[in-house]
Amino acid sequence: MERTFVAVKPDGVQRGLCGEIIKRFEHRGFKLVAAKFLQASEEHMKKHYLDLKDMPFYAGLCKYMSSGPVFAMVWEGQDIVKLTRMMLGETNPAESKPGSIRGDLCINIGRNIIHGSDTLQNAKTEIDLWFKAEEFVNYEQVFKPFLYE
Ligand code: DAT
Ligand code: MG
Repeated sequence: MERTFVAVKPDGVQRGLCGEIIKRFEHRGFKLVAAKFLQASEEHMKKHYLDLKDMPFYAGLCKYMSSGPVFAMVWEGQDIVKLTRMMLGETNPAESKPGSIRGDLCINIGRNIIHGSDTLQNAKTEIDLWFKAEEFVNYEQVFKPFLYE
């Protein structure tokens, strides 16, 4: 099983889309293993987006991501890193297919409502950045035999 880091961004929270986004992960069959609602600091967001530090939008992105609350989650499932990226759509909502989260729910690249880790390695790094070991809940999905052969 893989784990990935997902966050509803401040625009998604303000627009009341946390429930819609959680619903999509629940309906897919993924297992929620950690979650919290918080306002991240700009320093925290600079660490989160360190890979993008040379991009012209980096400063504005980190400022925006720390401007209001985010809903941070860790989800678990088979191939979840890749499948989450497919569920998100493209970085630019204008290039995201209908049916994807960004393709259905947003318009603008700077307000694309959701973050999802892009690789397994980045998922591990991001999970460690956002969550402590004691914030994870251990439980079994009772319908697991009906999700996985
Ligand atoms: P993603 O969120 O799809 O992983 P990314 O990691 O390349 O995309 O960029 C992180 C965020 O930065 C992205 O969700 C929105 C913002 N961003 C990316 N490219 C941008 C651009 N060209 N102009 C403005 N914001 C951009
Ligand atoms: Mg990214």
